Amino acid sequence: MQTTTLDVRGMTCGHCKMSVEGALNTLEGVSIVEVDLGTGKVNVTYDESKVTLEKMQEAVEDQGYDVA
Ligand SMILES: [Cu+2]
Repeated sequence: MQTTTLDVRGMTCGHCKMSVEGALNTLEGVSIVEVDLGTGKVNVTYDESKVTLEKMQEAVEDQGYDVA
């Protein structure tokens, strides 16, 4: 298990938080997602043999947010 912090831009409310959490949680290999709306930091605990950083980034971007 690996932990990373994504710097997500554009989240403004609880709905945004849920969209990002939902998108990441549906990826196979992602186990824990913690979104901090105030800072835009998203802590993700994942299995590096099942999911890549690129995949997670894409999933967030597909929801309409930018990953710095
Ligand atoms: Cu929102």
